[in-house]
Amino acid sequence: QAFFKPIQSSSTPSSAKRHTKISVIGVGNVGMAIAQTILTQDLADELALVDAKPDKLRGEMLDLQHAAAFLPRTKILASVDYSVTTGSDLCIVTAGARQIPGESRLNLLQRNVALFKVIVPPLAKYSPEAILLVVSNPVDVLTYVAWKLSGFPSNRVIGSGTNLDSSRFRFLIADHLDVNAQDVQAYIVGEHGDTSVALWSGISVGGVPILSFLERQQIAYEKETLQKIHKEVVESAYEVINLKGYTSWAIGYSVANLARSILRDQRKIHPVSVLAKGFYGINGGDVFLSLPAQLGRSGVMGVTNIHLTDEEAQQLRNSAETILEVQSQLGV
Ligand code: 6V0
Repeated sequence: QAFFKPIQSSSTPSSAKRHTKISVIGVGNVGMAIAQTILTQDLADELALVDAKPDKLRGEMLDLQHAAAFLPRTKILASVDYSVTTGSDLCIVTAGARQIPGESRLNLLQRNVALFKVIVPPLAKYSPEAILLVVSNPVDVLTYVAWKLSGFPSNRVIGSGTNLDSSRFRFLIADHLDVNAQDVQAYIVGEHGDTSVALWSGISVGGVPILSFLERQQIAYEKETLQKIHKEVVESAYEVINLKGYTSWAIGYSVANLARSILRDQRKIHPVSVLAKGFYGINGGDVFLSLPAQLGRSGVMGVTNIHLTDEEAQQLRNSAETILEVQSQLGV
């Protein structure tokens, strides 16, 4: 006996909202921060979680399900079997091996490539139309690996890239100027990590270009001050990891923000890792790194042609070289 007696209806309403499914692979600190932000922001009708540890996975699923009374309605599934991800619109990969003390970054990368060989093909098989969003580190190289392993067109393979670095940058600038970070337009592009490039020439606050404003007002600023802020961005991930062991909340919000732009076809511009060949003089090979890209329902819709100073363009090409160098040692 059904609890509700259904009303008779001759047709299903044509305006019925499209069913949206997101899968999150890896339910560690980052995967769970992303999952909970997706739930609170009502971004999916169905959320599938996958991990290699069945008990942890079931525990996390139940813990989220028990919050149903306080959240928008989302069906939450979890399994170690990738069939649970069938029909996803967006697959977010956060699974990753952790660095063993004394292990080189290249060795860690090779272990993560081996992991992606287990993760990406089934995702592509069960959700052939999905958009893949890679978060695991090193994110740029692993986005390239995911692109190769999935066989997806490059517009449907995205790395979270410097979206997080840019939000850290916007926070620091906002803090410096005592304004709202949402009013600060500022991008960090290139590699997510040590060789990232801060685009100082393009920063604006409330529509006012900051560097030319300071110059017009004849307010002196030191180049070192700018470099210090960028250095703080680069070091902030290490600082958080040193203090609390991992980073989670900011990456959670940052990835949920990307999910919204993609699934709700927001066509917003985000600095994310995309196939960069052919843009800004990057011609050395197939390399993924962060550029300001427009995101919508089809994934990457285009790359914004922003003005870079010669120095910024050179730094970006250097960033591409660094990633290509690592990639060449992988044999994917
Ligand atoms: P974590 O807490 O160790 O979680 C990793 C999860 O992956 C664990 O639950 C594992 O069980 C799971 N896992 C391992 N192997 C598999 C597998 N074969 N299949 C499915 N699941 C598996 O790590 P944490 O969540 O802190 O970080 C995850 C990744 O995100 C790391 O690579 C980080 O470096 C990366 N980050 C990327 C950021 C970015 O801006 N791109 C930011 C923060 C962290």
